[in-house]
Amino acid sequence: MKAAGMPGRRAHARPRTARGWFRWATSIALSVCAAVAPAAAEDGYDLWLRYAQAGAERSAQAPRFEQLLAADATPAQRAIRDELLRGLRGLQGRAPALAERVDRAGALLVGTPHALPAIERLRLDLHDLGDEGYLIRSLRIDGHPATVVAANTDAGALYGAFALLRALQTGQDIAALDLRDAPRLRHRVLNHWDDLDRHVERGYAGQSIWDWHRLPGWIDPRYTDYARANASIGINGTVLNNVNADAQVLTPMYLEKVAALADTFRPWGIRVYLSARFSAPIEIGGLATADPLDPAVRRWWRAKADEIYAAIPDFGGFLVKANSEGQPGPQDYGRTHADGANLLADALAPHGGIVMWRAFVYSDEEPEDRAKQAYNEFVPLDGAFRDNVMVQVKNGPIDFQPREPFHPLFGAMPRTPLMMEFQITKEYLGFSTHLAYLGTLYEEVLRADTHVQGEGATVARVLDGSLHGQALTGMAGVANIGSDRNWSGSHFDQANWYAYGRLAWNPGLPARAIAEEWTRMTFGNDPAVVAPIVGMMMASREAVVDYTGALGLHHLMARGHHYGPGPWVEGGPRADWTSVYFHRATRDGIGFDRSRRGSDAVSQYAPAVAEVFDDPDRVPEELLLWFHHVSWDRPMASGRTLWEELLHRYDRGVASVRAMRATWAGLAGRIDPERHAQVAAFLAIQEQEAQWWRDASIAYFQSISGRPLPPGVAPPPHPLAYYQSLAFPHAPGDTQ
Ligand code: GCV
Repeated sequence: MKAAGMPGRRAHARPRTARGWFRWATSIALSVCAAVAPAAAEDGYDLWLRYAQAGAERSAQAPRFEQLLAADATPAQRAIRDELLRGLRGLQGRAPALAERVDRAGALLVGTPHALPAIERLRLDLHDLGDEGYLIRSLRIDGHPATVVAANTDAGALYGAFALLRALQTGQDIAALDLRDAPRLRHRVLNHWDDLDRHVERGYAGQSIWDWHRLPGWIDPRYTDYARANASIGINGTVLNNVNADAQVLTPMYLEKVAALADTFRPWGIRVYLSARFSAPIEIGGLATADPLDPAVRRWWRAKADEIYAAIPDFGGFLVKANSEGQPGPQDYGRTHADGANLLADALAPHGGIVMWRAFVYSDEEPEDRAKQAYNEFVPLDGAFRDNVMVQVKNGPIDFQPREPFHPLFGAMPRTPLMMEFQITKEYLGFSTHLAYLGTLYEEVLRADTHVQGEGATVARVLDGSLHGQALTGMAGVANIGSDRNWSGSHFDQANWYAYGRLAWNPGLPARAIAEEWTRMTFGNDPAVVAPIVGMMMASREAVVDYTGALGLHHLMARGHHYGPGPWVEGGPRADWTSVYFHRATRDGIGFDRSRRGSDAVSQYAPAVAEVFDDPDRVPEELLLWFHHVSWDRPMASGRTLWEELLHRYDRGVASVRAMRATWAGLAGRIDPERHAQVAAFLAIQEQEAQWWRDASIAYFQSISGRPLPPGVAPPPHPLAYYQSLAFPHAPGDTQ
């Protein structure tokens, strides 16, 4: 590009008035920016569906789609067609012509044999694609090179269309395509922890995107973009409201609003679900009880289900948090979780709905190790649930910590479909300002081997039903979506939504490949951009583990809002909500003894796993303090003592963030300035906060261990009391 004022370009004329001077200065400044900026500023609204710049990146010789043959009889078919036109217009520089027959090179045929005769004539073998799979193939039609995206259903064609767009966006060769793919899990849902007043519990991206007050009259166009984004990664369900549920959502007034959202999402293959408050029959039904065995309660739920399905014929079902953290449930009436789940399952069954019953239960009245309680509660109920119930289990036994071992329920309930619950929002990994790619966390859990039937019994195989022959399969992700313009609060948090969707579709996908795909779609295919960003992402979660508490430490955050360090938290309403309950640090050592000599949580795992976890010399160091209480002086693999190793990890975590900042700074000029600037600012916050976590934690643990800081380890700049005095009364996302 030629600079302003160079020969051949009209120089900016000197102004004569003050106003003119201002305009002149502005135009010069803009010209300078344009000269260094690689692309127009972007605010992140388009997510990974930017469909931009590829025109410039693609070589002029790259094959183009010149014709599009796609049915348009249904809203779903029109959604597919419009998405392809939009995508190809951006990616190719011009949209293909809509056509009814192939008469030149570069035709794209998309749809089902039933809807599109041109696909029917190809007699493709689609038998193993099910009702959401697709096939993409390069072939010749009447001598012309063409591409077909075929499926048995509109939903399959939609996923195929997005897969083709992804191939184009990531710079793959589209001249010789031969892909077949189908989801490995059936229910791939987001869980919104959104309250009806638009507060989002553990939400760091603004308010809820559901504008309940203006619904159903106002359908924000954003709802369609939400559905597009989800469909593009295979998400096919969304639970609209918080599991800490308000029964009001089941009243006719709200159901009308829910129905309007369901209508908007339907063309994109997305069903709506609701979190049901167990005591709703009392709160909005006027009954005296919510006892699951009471005939009037059973009638109430059946009538409620009938009412919902009359308005939303493809309603997905209910998600329930019961007898957990103060929520009502069947145990209030001396009944079991199975009694409660089956009550709702029976109401939904005639309509084909499902119940997702959460296993996140623990009680402070129970002296048992909190990590053991869900297993103790649910394993005896294996086989007692109706066929349309899935038990939804968090990835680890405590609560979405930066690192946990896999939940012992995976593999332990062979007669019950288990659904994974991951957290996409980063309640414990730095909210929205810390860069932490969760693909690696999800991958670690999905690949963990439960050993329940010998080797290879991975968590992924429990979920996809192949281990125990389950047909009902699924995964849930606690959404990180809000009203912020960039949806997720930060540009990099979009990657966690993306990674979740891709892994719900196929839990076997590698986290690195997903990170690369997302980076290419979000920031472009320039290798000088892709490699450093993927490198940052892949190291980022481990950095958070390091600076918030490594080696298996967990639950060390501040009380309530969970923002920042609080390893000193003790007292208060519940012991199992304090940090000291979990780290158990004393003058002699640190860690929660969950070995056979301690709480015996290890015995909830299959023998081959239990044996390893039980042995402090064999358990991976990453989980040492989760399962063992050991001396500060214990020698570690590195040759350092445990105390020194912990200090080393704190420093390593901060250094890792510093390295990310430097890498990102090096990308200036290669990323559009608006997104580059926000990420840079957030990384600066992250570095400060990583340092704060490190300093506060070292100050605290040193006060307990009494051990000196070895040479080279900088002492915290403030006394412990300073860190303890910090208060953040309005930190976002707290419970209401
Ligand atoms: C929705 C943790 C969170 C709560 C959340 C709960 C749950 O305790 O801090 O905000 O409540 O998990 O998953 O039910």
